[in-house]
Amino acid sequence: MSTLVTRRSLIGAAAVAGVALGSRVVPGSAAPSRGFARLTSAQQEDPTGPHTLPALPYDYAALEPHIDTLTMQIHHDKHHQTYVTNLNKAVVDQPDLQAMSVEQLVTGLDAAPEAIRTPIRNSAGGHLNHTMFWEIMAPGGGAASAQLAAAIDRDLAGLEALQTAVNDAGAKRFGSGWAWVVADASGTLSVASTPNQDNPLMDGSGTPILGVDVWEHAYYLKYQNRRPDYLAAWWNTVNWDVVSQRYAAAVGA
Ligand code: MN3
Repeated sequence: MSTLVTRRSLIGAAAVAGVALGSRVVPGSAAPSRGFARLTSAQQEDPTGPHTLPALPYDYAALEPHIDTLTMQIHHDKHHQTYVTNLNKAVVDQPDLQAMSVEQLVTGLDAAPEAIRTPIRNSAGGHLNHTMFWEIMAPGGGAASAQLAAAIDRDLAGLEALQTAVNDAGAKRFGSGWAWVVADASGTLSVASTPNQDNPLMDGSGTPILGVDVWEHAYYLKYQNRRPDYLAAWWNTVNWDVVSQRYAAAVGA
């Protein structure tokens, strides 16, 4: 009997997930398959939840040649989706945690039961980091605001030195992680690196205004082992308008 109830609730969850999948519009994506028979067993077990994959704000091919189309498709549709799915799974029996934003989750990891703290750290971090990553890139580029440019000159010896420091932090990150430009509570900028899907918000060191993903999945198809080449090319994709807005928000807060 309890098995039946469990199976019914799973089928119900899959039905909702199927509807959500069918209505999700992502530029350049293939039409989603419909019908439960086509869902994998893993998808059938996906609980619906409060967190959803944001659509890319541009086409998959928009960042060519610096980031290739296939990398963008897999990175967004598969890797980021998995962080969202795993986050929803982690909080499925936690109404209090379901009500929290992803920023609240990563800044308040101690509030989570110990048994799910690591899954939340990894999946909420991954969701937050990638959501920012898509937003701070653009085909155009733009320029830093006067406010941000002054802070970069004051704290990091100028844009070129900032880029060198971020490239260095990203290249030296052993294994997987991110390199960041972080604004502390006073608005002072610094360069940092974190492992895995950690985020500077987690230890209170500041608000990331810019971050570059140095996991191999972010670059391996095009750059293979040449992480420094990926980092050098990545600067061509930075949306300085959004980075400037993030800095203004960090200073204002
Ligand atoms: Mn990634």
